[in-house]
Amino acid sequence: MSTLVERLLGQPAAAVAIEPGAARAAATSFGDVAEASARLAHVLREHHGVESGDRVGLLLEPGAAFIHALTAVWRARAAALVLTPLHPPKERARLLDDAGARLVIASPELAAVAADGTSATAVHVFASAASGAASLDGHALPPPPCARALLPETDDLALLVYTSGTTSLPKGVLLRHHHLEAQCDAIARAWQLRSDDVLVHALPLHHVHGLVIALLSVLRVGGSAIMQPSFDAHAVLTACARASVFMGVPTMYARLLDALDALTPEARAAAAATLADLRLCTSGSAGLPVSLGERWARYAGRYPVERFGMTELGVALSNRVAGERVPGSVGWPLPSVHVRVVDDAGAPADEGELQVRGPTVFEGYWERPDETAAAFVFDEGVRWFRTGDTVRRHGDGRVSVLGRTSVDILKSAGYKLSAPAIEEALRRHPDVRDAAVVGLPDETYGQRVAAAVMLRPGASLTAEALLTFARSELAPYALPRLVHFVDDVPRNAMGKVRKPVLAELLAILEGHDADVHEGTTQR
Ligand code: MCA
Ligand code: AMP
Repeated sequence: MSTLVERLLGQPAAAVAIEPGAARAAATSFGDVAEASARLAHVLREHHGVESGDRVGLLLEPGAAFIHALTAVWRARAAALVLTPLHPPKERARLLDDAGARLVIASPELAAVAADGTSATAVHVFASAASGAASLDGHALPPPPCARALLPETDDLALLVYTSGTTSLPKGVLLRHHHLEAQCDAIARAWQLRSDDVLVHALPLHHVHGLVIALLSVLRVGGSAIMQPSFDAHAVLTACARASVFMGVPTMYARLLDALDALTPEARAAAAATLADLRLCTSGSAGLPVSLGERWARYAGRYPVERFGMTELGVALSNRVAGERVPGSVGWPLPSVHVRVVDDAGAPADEGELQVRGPTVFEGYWERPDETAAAFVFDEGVRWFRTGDTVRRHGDGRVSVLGRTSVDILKSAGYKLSAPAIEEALRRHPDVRDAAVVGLPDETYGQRVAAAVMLRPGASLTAEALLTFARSELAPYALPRLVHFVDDVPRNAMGKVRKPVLAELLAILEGHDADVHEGTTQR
């Protein structure tokens, strides 16, 4: 089995990997990726002590330099930890420490941000032209003695991707090159990805959706990507005119539809014609509301291909590209993916927990033996991954997602969030005695984060002041959108917060109580 890197290096050198963003900018070819990654990999190993199995942080904008650096880390036989500037420095430091990262490769623009997040890890500034000429810390990188010798093995650790759990600490998902290859291969076969595909890429790169499912799956078959600096609905609609594939989270579809609705009738008709020309639009990371999918179908001619995925396994289930797309369903297992549905006792059932096995399923969580053990069940010697999602399997084998098994896992705008992590961040404020976080249903975001906060006696704290504090602890997408101060957090006799009751209470208060506004609640 070859690795993803070998597949990228095996593409025709002149073929485009990254399409230029602006009209006169240069494209990046697969040959450029080969050139820049070989130079950087050589210097990482020879001058910066990078060894097989090391973890290397990456903090770069979407674009050619990101691909050059990622491929270089792999050619140095190290694993990449993709960081985001959306994280506050404290969060970045926690991840780098947890991963024991040897160094961080940052773009010139993000180097200061990267350095702010860590005292223990050295930051190196990587700049590269689209052409593949590159420099590290201001020194031009020479070609290595033998570029082809720099290749990882299928068993090498490729990625460490942090995902939220039911505890307050995110856990690192260990993905080896053979996992990535199996995931991208299953996706490419199910979605019939081709070398002439052009992907509009507007997803964050620190998650598997943007990094593996979208970007790497398309590049692996020799396709190319138009990488957007961030998600902007109008920019995405414009880029779609040059593309064949779009992959997004439901919130992006909502934003795109709102942007379409706001256009003049002529502009809207032109945009709709562009969307109808796309070969493939997929939606995932959270359930796609049927009303949203149908609105999209009215513009683009077809319902998006909804699929189910997880950081731990890429995509497990998908509706069919050529065949049936069932609204409200995530479809059938991908090639090589085996799924089963079990009840609480572990017996086969039509409705229950979704479990998955096969070559796409990750190995375990980085240095978390207990959480790894809890994530799998063994049945007659076969290891099944417990997704924590409750699903229904229909007679024709297709699956619908009913919800998460744990109320402590939220999904907002496609981001998985841990309620305990947000609660702990709020509790770090000296005036906060207790906090409980729930997700409230939301058509655009799936769930909105809402918090009930109990202050210490005598403290006076506004929601704004609390949120200002929380910004130094949490990414913007994890911030509560509703803060309600309570005299007591409702708990049962065991001391456990009664979250369903709390969610109902907060939803009612949000609708009716004039004192409760997004981010502006005052005690
Ligand atoms: C933004 N806003 C929100 C939220 N996010 N309101 C409530 N809840 C939210 N989560 C509001 C802001 O307050 C602001 O409001 C307005 O929206 C614009 O905010 P902004 O930060 O600019 O939003 P954005 O940058 O446009 O972000 C929306 C987004 C982003 C592009 C959809 O959330 C995103 O990239 N999500 C993708 C996450 C993802 O990739 N997950 C994959 C993990 P106002 O205008 O009033 O100020 S899952 C995975 O990897 C597995 C494998 C899988 O299955 O895919
Ligand atoms: P993450 O851990 O961030 O990779 O998120 C994985 C989780 O996203 C899954 O366990 C599901 O709860 C959710 N998810 C992904 N795709 C879908 C979908 N199409 N419908 C409903 N939930 C989804």
